[in-house]
Amino acid sequence: MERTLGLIKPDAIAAGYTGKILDRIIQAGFLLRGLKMLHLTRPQAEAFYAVHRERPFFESLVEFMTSGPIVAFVLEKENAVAAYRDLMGATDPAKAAPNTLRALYGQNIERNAVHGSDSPENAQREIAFFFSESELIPLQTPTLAAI
Ligand code: 3AN
Repeated sequence: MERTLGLIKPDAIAAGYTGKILDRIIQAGFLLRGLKMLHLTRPQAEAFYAVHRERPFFESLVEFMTSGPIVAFVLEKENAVAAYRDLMGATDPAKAAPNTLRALYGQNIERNAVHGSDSPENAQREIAFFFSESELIPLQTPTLAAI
């Protein structure tokens, strides 16, 4: 079993898609190990997207990601990183496969509804960015499987 970090971005929350997105994820067989809503500060958003610091869209991305609350979650499944990226679809919603989260709920390449870690190494880093180990549900309980 592998873990990955997902976010619902401010655009999708403002549009009222939070429940629909979480439902799709759970129905796809991911176990939800941790879940929280928060409003990123500018330094937090800059740190989270530090790898994109030199990209032309960095400033706009930080502005967007601090424009409203986000939902952060930890998912567990076999090959969770790749499986969740498949469920999200391509970065640009216009190019995302039909029925993926970004095709359904994204507006454009920046306001694309959801985030998912792009490698197991980044998943570990991104999970630690949002959650302490004690905030994660460690055991596969019947209750958790039914959520
Ligand atoms: P992904 O989220 O699919 O891994 P990344 O890591 O290339 O894509 O980009 C991180 C975030 O930066 C995207 N989710 C998107 O919000 C934003 N982004 C990526 N490329 C662009 C772009 N060309 N213009 C504006 N924003 C972008």
